[in-house]
Amino acid sequence: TKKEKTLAMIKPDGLNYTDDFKRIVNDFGFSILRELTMQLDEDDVKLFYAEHSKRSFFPNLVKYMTSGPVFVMVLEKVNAVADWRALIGPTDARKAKITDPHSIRAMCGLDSQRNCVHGSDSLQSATREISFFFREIVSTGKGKNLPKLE
Ligand code: YYY
Ligand code: MG
Repeated sequence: TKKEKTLAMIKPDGLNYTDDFKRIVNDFGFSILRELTMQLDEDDVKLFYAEHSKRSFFPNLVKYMTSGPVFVMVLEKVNAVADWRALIGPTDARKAKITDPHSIRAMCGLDSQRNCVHGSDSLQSATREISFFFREIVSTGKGKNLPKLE
């Protein structure tokens, strides 16, 4: 049982819930290794969500994700990736309110787009997404100049 890191992101409509997020993160035993608030631009979102770029919802996703700042955390604990995904609930917040009423998306999401929170879906995604915010962005001046996570 080795510790894992995952990327959690509060999307623009979830920023008011930052305190609730931190309480949940603490209650479920995650350590917060990094945190960062930033405004994404269109290119950032296109890169972050590149795997969805051909989907019909993509232009709306870009609008939503650039509509205000996001709050990003690197979380660590044993089984962090799957445990955070379980806590946030299904992609469609309307479904979350029925099937996972205690999930984060049920708490602050509206539908399958405005679902207020992100979680990496695999260890591989987590590595890519963590470096997106905490390494690559250093070169474009968007992130804080922090040391690499091992
Ligand atoms: O990983 P997760 O966020 O739960 O869902 P994905 O299927 O990977 O979609 C990523 C992201 O795209 C989702 O959080 C909102 C947006 N999206 C959308 O706007 N409309 C959809 N029908 C599906 C996804
Ligand atoms: Mg996904």
